[in-house]
Amino acid sequence: MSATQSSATGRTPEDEYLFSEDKLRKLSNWTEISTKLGKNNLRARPLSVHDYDSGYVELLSKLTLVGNVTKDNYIARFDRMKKVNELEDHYIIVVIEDTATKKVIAASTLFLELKFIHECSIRGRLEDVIVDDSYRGKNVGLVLVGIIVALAKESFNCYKLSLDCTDKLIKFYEKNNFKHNLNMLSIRFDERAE
Ligand code: 16G
Repeated sequence: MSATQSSATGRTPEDEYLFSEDKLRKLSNWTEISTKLGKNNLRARPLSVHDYDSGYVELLSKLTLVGNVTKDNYIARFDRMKKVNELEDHYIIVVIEDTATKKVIAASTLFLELKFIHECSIRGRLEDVIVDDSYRGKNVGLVLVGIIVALAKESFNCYKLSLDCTDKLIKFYEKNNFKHNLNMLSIRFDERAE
């Protein structure tokens, strides 16, 4: 094992993250973001292979049905996403960690879809945004969405970033400069009612 490998997993620190942390550090507003979060003992970082134990999956269950996802299931899905990202970044999951408790208290995904249109551009999709109820009122959601917007624009040169949400969340996303200008239609293949 090399000196930089974790004794617990045999992975290098870089392998433990879903995408390179440099992508965050290079954002033009990174200092402002990390200072804001730091005041509440919070920090933003890429999703880690260890985040099952930090409460990531449990947090997702506050957004929608997660079902039975074991730690092994989590690691297998993480590794599959990571493998895709090794070819080219597609799954950019950013989490906010409470530095005192080491728990993941908020999370969001930027999914990158390669297109032929717009001169072979990339469309970003903002997915799975969730903030733990007990951290409401600290602007964590706004900061988190701001990070995803900056990543889509600056790091991945997306021509647009879109999302779907319920009516009651439209105002929140409008604060982040999203405009409500299209409808979202879907067919459900699971048994959840609309
Ligand atoms: C919301 C989420 C979406 C998530 C879905 C889950 C945002 C901006 N939107 O629409 O990403 O996948 O909820 O609900 O976070 P579902 O289980 O009914 O698809």
